[in-house]
Amino acid sequence: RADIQSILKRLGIEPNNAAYSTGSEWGGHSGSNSIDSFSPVDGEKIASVKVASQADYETVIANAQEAFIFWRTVPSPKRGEIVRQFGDALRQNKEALGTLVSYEMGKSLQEGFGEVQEMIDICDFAVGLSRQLYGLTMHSERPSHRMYEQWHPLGIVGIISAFNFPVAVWSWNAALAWVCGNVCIWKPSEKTPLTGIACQKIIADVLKTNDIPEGVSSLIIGDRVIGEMMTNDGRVPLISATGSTRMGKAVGAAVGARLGKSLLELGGNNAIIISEHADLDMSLIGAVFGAVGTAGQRCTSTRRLIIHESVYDAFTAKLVKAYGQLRIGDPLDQHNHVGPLIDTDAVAAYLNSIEKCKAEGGNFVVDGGVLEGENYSSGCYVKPCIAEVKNDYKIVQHETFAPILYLIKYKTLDEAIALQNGVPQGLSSAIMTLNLREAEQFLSFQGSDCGIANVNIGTSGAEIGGAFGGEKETGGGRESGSDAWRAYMRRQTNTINYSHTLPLAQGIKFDL
Ligand code: UN1
Repeated sequence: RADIQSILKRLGIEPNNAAYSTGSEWGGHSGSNSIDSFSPVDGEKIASVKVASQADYETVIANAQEAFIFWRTVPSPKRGEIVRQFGDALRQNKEALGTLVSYEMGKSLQEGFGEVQEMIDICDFAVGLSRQLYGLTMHSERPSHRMYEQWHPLGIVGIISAFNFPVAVWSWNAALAWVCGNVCIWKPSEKTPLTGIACQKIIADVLKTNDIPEGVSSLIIGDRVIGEMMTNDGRVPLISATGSTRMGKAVGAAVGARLGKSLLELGGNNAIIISEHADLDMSLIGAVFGAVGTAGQRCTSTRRLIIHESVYDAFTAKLVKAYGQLRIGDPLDQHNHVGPLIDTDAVAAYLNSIEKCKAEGGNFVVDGGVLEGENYSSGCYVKPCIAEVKNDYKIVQHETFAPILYLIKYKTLDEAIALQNGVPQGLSSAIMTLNLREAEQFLSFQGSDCGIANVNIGTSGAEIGGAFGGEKETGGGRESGSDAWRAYMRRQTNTINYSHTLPLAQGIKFDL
């Protein structure tokens, strides 16, 4: 793969990469453990990266603390200017970075480019935001007093990201955190360290050109041990973590025990309700892209279809036909719809879920299985499959990060909404209907209980302008657009007395 070699070179990825970076400085103890990054596309080892030690971690923290002292003095619109330049650098590197995302993670090239586009978009959003970090003013109950609130930066923001969106989720956090005046330490997924290194090189270049101190952006490579150093560290006031509910519960508990702030974006178990009033052709595209896009490895992937009994057979037939046309293979080949899972552990989890589903009574209308042969030598390619199930099967209640789609039949909309809400997770949801009453009920307080609820759109592919995240076991955090920036700042209420006396609030008299 000559093209991949030139892309690695362009992005500054070496055969053996350093364990951490504070701005443009890269380091790590020699002789420490390494992580090898294998591509799920062809099973090739791409490069290796050293794992950071406790001493490396301390270096990163010290640099970040020092950088914060400077960065917080830079006016927010000027911080926005740095983020604007970062967005421009991403535009220049879109093709190379998007291709590396696709090769290291296994998503289609289109989705790799789309992920970099999300990064560019959040930079644009953050630039505008840098002039809009608004606080409210209030009317004081006391004469000649003024009350208002202002928002200050927190300090170090720790970002723990997952393999499935190896770069975009970091940028949603980092771009907002930076304009808010924070510095960031990023621990990328140990399954996709190279895309992390590529991003750090791009931002480090921008920081260096502008003479901004090292440590506004740091990268640290490691597994759970490094993650635990961050979550237990009182010097890191906010931890933003994306990943499984199991991971999120551990992070939330550790950060909560020190009364730090956490922003959690965890698992989904997203459903589309296909009503008898749905446009079935539109529903088909939404459902199939939602279920098989990114090989079912988005937190917003469609895992369940809740289909009205009157259209159930017709829609199932359409689905089966569509699945028959899916091309599975090398995601860098734009003719293919579905790429590999991230690794063979994910393949084992997929097979295990299929077995569990069958054991509980699931009826597969499209069979799963692992693909074998020359084009599938990594062992990570699986067949997207579809099973008819009951919503209360244990396996249906669980998020399997793979292209397994569950079908459930319903009679009334109330029943469909109860099924949609009847899982522990609460990230994304959708209804396909041309009926206004149905759509509005679904969006009302008695409708979907998720952080995202769509009408005539599938569950995945949210835009960066809205707040992204979900309820219940999804963790409650909101990232990206709307007023999600507030999570990266601390609110201070200020009351100023410009009178000649000191009246107390609540009319209390205290004369000396
Ligand atoms: C994720 O899977 O962690 O809404 C993020 C979407 C993407 C982001 C998914 N914009 O599907």
